[in-house]
Amino acid sequence: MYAQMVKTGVDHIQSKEEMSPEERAFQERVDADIKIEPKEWMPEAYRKTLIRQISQHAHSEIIGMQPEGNWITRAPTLERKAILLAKVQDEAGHGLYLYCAAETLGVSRDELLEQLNNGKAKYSSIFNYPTLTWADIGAIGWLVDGAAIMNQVPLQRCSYGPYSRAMIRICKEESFHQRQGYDALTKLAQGTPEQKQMAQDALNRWWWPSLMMFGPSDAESVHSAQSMRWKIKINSNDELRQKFVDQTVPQAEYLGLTVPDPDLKWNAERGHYDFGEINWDEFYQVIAGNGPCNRQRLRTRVKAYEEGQWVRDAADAYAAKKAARAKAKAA
Ligand code: FAQ
Repeated sequence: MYAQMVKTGVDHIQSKEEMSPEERAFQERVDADIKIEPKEWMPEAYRKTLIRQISQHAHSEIIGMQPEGNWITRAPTLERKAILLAKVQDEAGHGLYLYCAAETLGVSRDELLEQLNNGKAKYSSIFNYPTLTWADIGAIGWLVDGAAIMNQVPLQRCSYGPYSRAMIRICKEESFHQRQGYDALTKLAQGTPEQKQMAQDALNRWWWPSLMMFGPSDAESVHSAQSMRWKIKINSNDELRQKFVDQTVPQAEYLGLTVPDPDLKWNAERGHYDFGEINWDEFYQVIAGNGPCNRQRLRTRVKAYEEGQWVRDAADAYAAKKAARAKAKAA
């Protein structure tokens, strides 16, 4: 049912026999782990899928600045403030690398931002939740960046050269982000009973939305099969979610915090943790624009864009002046 709701992708996975010679040669390059570069021939659906995924990723980075930006002026120490400021700036940088990677596919940054600002483009569900206390900043670093790394480390091997290279740099920075979040939460978890409670409360609120970051279950994921065939995605949503749970539960134990899932249990036979059912209704509500902060996030984004109009105008005027000068000199 949900797959129907969000269906926008490729309906049918072509067999090699159904492919044109060009498509077959392309698939063979992908299978041989040869990177696809911007000027090379590629199937139109491959190009569109990449633009969709890279731009959603870029939008997530810049919208993701908002929940954390909320705490820059209220960070508990100068050091924490400086670290958070640097992290939020990193997210802007990630957005830029990713918009650049998307532009190599023949779409302009203006078009992509227009789609974000008019609410047509998606960004990660996670950024539609509020940051109520300082502990939420720790939880975002630990869980949200942790989930992002789990998803993005394999994307360093993605078939599209510019995306895979952007991922290498982004992943280095994301691991620093993850560590700063875990460090902030460790301080709280080892602090007063009230501070430990604040850390527990943040884990309670961010755990399930973090699991939702990996997307719908494999059975409901519309794009996974084709994207994995093209190596735009390397692992399925459920595989990565399971790896994230397996990695994160011992970290929560080390902090002395309880993962808010009564069904969470080590399964020795599978060699993995079993975990409870995700509230998919909540996930689909959030990606349909009805999460706790969707409207606020978009309003803030549009306001920032409008208030930056004078910068774009000034840059255009300067470029026009420079071009006119160059023309006059050449004449
Ligand atoms: N939120 O068929 P699938 C970060 C959509 S990290 C919203 O499984 P796909 C770092 C999906 O787009 C966060 N929408 O789709 C940071 C599709 O809709 P469409 C960003 C979601 O593409 C940390 C539909 O559901 N990371 O920002 C979500 O194969 C801290 C069907 O789903 C990336 O974007 C969701 N969680 O797999 C920044 C990584 N999940 O397009 C600041 C790259 C699914 O048909 C602070 N992206 N949807 O309308 C990916 O790996 C993939 O795109 C997935 C989804 C795994 C997100």
